[in-house]
Amino acid sequence: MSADRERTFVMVKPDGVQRGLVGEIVGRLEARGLRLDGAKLLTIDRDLAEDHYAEHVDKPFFEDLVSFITSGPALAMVWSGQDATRQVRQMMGDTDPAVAAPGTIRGDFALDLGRNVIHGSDHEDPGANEREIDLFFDPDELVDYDRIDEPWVYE
Ligand code: IDP
Ligand code: MG
Repeated sequence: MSADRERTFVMVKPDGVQRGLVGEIVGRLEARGLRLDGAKLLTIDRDLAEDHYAEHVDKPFFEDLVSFITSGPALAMVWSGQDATRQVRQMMGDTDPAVAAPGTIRGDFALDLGRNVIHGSDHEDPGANEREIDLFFDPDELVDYDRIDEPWVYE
């Protein structure tokens, strides 16, 4: 399916790591049929956090957001597949877990806007996915391969 494979950046935030939700979140993305291209556990430093959330620099919650996202280890990942960015966003649910639909990751595992367990690239911001991948990964940290079930996931 490589022709329309899209890559997207996904991160289990420090609250998700501390709450033991890594396996659950990875499992959902994997079971959907998306392909894991790369992953690393890291504690984000202030410079990387400010770059990653640059679009929010003028928002009142920016300081809290940066201090939260740098507060402990996070699992940064690249996932790929057809329409991956939008599909991951749908699986994540609304930014505010209080209104995120049940069945979504935020709707099932979070309650508070400032502790919403997962990040995914914005599908309404073209290029955000590749920009975020470049921010967190060197090209040689990502792997291109065929998942054996792809003929059963894609027509
Ligand atoms: P997203 O994570 O769904 O893409 P964004 O609007 O890009 O949502 O915001 C980035 C992150 O900033 C959110 O996931 C959330 O953790 C935090 N955030 C967004 N809006 C607020 C707010 O109004 N108060 C506190 N934190 C917020
Ligand atoms: Mg966003």
